Amino acid sequence: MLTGSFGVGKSSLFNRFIFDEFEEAYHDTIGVRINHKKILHKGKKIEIRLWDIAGEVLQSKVPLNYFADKDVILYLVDLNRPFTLKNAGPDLRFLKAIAKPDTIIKFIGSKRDLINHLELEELENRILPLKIDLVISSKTGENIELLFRDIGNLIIE
Ligand SMILES: Nc1nc2c(ncn2[C@@H]2O[C@H](COP(=O)(O)OP(=O)(O)O)[C@@H](O)[C@H]2O)c(=O)[nH]1
Ligand SMILES: [Mg+2]
Repeated sequence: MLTGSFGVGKSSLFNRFIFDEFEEAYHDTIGVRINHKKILHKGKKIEIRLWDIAGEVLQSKVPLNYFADKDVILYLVDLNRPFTLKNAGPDLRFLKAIAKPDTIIKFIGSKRDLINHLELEELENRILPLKIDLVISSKTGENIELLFRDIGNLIIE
């Protein structure tokens, strides 16, 4: 399940993972999109079913039942737009409180390609309220395979 404010790159991550595609143009997401893809995990095929929803600035505005039964929630912030970072603390606390106890919540920084090494360091050391789990770019594909490989490992355990 992908969540986070509008424009942080949820649909782009969805499109990169499912179709291996990326588009610069912005398309509003209406409602919810669900698709799946099989990945290889230790020689076995596992199916990842991915949900992409219309973004909300605050996670408390997302219909609660979207979060109810998910194995993994990926909460995205846009590394290039600091205002999307400022809700990360409350949002992550909210998600922890409402998700089932064994749901894995990952904090993902998106659009890594738009900031340089020093800007990333500055964000991680001074601006972000919590430690980021992984930085990705749906444009270049950076860390996308790694992200879903990690998820595969976590849900199989
Ligand atoms: N440069 C860059 N742009 C991105 C990346 N991911 C998304 N975008 C752009 O950011 C905008 C919003 O992305 P989108 O996936 O629709 O965000 P959503 O509202 O969270 O679904 C679009 O114009 C995308 O092309 C990325 O990794 N790098
Ligand atoms: Mg979208």
